[in-house]
Amino acid sequence: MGLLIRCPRDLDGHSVAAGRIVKDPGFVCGYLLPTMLLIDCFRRPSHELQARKKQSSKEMVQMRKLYRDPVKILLLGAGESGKTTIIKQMRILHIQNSYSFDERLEKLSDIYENIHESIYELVRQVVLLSLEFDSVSNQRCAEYILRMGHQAPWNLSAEYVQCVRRLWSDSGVKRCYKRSNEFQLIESAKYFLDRVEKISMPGYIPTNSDILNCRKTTTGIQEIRFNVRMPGPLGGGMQEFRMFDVGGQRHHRSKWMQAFEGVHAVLFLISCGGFDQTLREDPKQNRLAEGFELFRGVWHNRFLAETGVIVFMNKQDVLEQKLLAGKSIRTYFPDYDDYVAFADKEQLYDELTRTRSFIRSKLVDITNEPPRRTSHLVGRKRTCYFHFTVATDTQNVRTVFNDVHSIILTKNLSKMDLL
Ligand SMILES: Nc1nc2c(ncn2[C@@H]2O[C@H](COP(=O)(O)OP(=O)(O)OP(=O)(O)O)[C@@H](O)[C@H]2O)c(=O)[nH]1
Ligand SMILES: [Mg+2]
Repeated sequence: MGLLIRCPRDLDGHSVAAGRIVKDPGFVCGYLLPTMLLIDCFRRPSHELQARKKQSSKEMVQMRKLYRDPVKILLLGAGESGKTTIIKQMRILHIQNSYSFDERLEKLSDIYENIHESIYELVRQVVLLSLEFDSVSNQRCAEYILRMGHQAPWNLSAEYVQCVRRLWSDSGVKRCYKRSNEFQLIESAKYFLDRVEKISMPGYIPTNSDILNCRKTTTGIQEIRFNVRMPGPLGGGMQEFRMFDVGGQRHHRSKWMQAFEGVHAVLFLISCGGFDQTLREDPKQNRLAEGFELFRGVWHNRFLAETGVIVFMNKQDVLEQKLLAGKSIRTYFPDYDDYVAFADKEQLYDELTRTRSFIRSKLVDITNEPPRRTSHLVGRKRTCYFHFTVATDTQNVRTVFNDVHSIILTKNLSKMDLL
């Protein structure tokens, strides 16, 4: 342990506050180091001071070196948990001219695919769920969409847009949308179907919000590099970050190991809004339950045993909307009832707060499970950090990433025995 730092550390390490920043005390310590050194100097005899000065300049050199090396972050989580959305946010937040005019135009075809996939699936499910369209003309529109098959149109013709609009305001389609947890519908369906007319206008250029909401499955490993300004006391300048994104669906997870090497922190994403949905690749498995299982695998993975783990409990907006619509997590996780009794004692009476803390408690329980026998870290204390996030909300991600940055700095400093 370094001699200088006496700030209280975060005891349980769970710097959680409903998606808001909670300054990790360790972070504050890291930033105050030179000032504290100064204060410390007044209190010590001179020979001790000399030795201390030598030691601290060595520490400063080590610290500066640390910030010269890129920080490697790996994003893990099940399919559609929001990993690529976080990558897009990093680009928006940390890279100038994040998406060029041409890149934005290129996104149009993905957006058309999102629109078509959404309306096609909804119309198909209206039939499968034995629901009815409002009118014969809407029924004809549905047939027109179904005849197109899965292939999205190259451009949004007036006829196509009119059909999509009619269908999206059809009460049968609306009823079907309310039941979309019973089949596989992309998260961005409502976002793009609400905007189909605007998007079809000549000269339309996708906005950041369109890019963030646009869904495209990740198959390989993607890397993004960006620089973040370092605080003055640590020498200022910029620190390089490298963030790796992988495909989260089951058949893509075999590639994860390739990205483990030299990783400083894992950002694990779990979709809280998926509590009433099943996996796209396995309709028998609940999405949130899959997230828990996957987290267990990551937390206990021997190759990640030395890596910091930060959990983004994502899609808080979707969770909130579902609870407001009268859904409850107890339908899918009956042990929620046991938790409610505990939550009442903690005065967590609001359903959203209770549900969020229930999900977090399940993750915390996993971190408290005894390490597997193969783990060489038996008996060592590890800290996991949790954040409630909405990955499509740039302001929310900006705040949370500041916190993540400080956690990583603190962790690395303490690894180097500087804290
Ligand atoms: N409403 C809402 N949508 C989100 C949130 N996070 C991600 N999404 C949307 O969820 C969909 C899936 O997000 P992705 O980032 O592609 O998920 P992923 O984890 O990269 O998925 P894979 O590539 O299959 O592993 C996209 O349409 C995102 O816009 C969120 O917090 N709220
Ligand atoms: Mg992805």
